[in-house]
Amino acid sequence: MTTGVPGLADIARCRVMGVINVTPDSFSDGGAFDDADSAVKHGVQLLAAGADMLDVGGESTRPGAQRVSAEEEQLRVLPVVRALADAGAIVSIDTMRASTAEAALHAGARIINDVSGGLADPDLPRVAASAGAPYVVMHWRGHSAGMQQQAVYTDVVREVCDELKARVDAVVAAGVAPEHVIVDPGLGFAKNAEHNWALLANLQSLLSLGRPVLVGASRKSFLGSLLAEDGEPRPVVDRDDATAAVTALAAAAGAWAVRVHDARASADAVRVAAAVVAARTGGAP
Ligand code: PMM
Repeated sequence: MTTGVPGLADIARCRVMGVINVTPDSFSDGGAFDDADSAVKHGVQLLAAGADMLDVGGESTRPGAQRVSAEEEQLRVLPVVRALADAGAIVSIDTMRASTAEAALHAGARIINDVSGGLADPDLPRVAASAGAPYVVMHWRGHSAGMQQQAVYTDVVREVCDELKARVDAVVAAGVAPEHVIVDPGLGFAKNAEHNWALLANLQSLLSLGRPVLVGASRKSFLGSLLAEDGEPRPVVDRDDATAAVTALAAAAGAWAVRVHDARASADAVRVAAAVVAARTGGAP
């Protein structure tokens, strides 16, 4: 399955998308890379550690987060996108705003990652369409400030697939080429731990939508609670081994890419998964 990004299409395994949050308040790495220089340096390190592409965001989406203005978001991300794209990286822009996506594409971004799947800003699918850019459509039910109240499902896998399919149809109707759409279950977005595990256990259902699947489990709370000790969640910075385990499982299940903060362990994990899959089908890794 191809998404049309040169340099990604010829990778015959799950891709690794390294995360750069240029924010003071993201839950996993907030404040670590909130100036352009440290964000760019971090991007270069992620590439050296095996990331195939970089996802740059300037607005925290952690549960309860308040929105930032478009101006502030663009001040944060555009210099970082420009520097990394100029250095040859494949850059994805993590935004829910058409204006930020458009400016980032001009600065050299090649992929749009919209956690709202086109719901937050109806102009965003049109920007993706006219740029001919791959467009990540994530499952989303509302802005971070109130999203956990919307974590109510009878059958989470079926409902997420149905809602994602409706979003894919909507962005295609807005002009995005079907082959440019990538879907994402949106782990942690209006979902509790049980919902996240059910979705990870049923990636086949998401794959049956016929589009590449991106999985973003990295350092999320459901890993912290799985690994809790004495009632204390495992600290965010100590969740990368568990993230790499999810990467191996998602890659073996056929995910197109994983979105991670620690590229090295996941770069190894996707290669392990590819070798197992190749051996299963009688090929060489
Ligand atoms: N998660 C976060 C931000 N952006 N984008 C996609 N496509 N999928 C995700 O799961 C996702 C995302 C939140 O995590 P962070 O604050 O650690 O970046």
